[in-house]
Amino acid sequence: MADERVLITGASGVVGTLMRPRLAKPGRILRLLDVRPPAPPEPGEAVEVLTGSVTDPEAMARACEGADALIHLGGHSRENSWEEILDVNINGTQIALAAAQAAGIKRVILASSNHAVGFRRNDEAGPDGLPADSSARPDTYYGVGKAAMEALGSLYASRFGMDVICVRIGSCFETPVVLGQRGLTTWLSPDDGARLFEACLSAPSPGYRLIWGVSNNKRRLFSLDEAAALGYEPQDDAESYAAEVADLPGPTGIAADHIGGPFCTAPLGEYN
Ligand code: 15L
Repeated sequence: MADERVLITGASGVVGTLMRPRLAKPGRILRLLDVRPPAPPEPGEAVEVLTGSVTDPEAMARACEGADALIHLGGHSRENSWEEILDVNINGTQIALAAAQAAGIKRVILASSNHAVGFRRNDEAGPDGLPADSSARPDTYYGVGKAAMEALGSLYASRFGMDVICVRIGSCFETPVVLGQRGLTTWLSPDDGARLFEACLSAPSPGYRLIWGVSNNKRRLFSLDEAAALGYEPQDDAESYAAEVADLPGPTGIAADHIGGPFCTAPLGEYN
């Protein structure tokens, strides 16, 4: 059987770098695309590296050629000017989806974010957590870009019968410690991130889905039910880092009461 080829945009970013070794497996080639050239393959690593932007339709068309699935991580990963969010995050997602559709890629996983619903209050989360399909309440232009990404994903799924899974990622870092106390709620461990992407790649005919990307954190506010329905079984819990963050400051005021934490009060449209 031919190798499965998975295209990852934004492969040089934080999540892309964490996923590169974790999504490697026999019978799979990872094709890595980024404006910042991805590191060349290690000996024996089944990786193809491409340099290019998700905003460049020709680069995206070349990147999609012969790929079986797309994991779209490309775009700004925090607040930025409206023009940048519009160009890179919104327009870039449309270009990525259009290129995937034209190349016959049937499975697309879009990296959305908790900031699509950042202005939902923490106390909206019931005992099972905030449902993954809670309607958008963005906290930034960045969050608006993620809400637009989800809408574009829905459009391409409905129009073209593609499987499109939008993952509202909490915070995916090596450990939650860099995030202070909020990380105990929002952390997606890298290993759970890989488990989640594997579930998204292999679930039979999911159609369009919205799911949360979070570990099984004791303090999590996000529902795991929708991801579990795709086969995701998280193994990690940020609580094991609780002692390390106990003395770090937690969010205060509006940031403390809302899903998006400090994004809710960061100056709108300013890169920070
Ligand atoms: C995100 O969407 C960002 O990409 C990431 O850098 C973190 O800041 C994360 O949200 C978060 O909310 O912690």
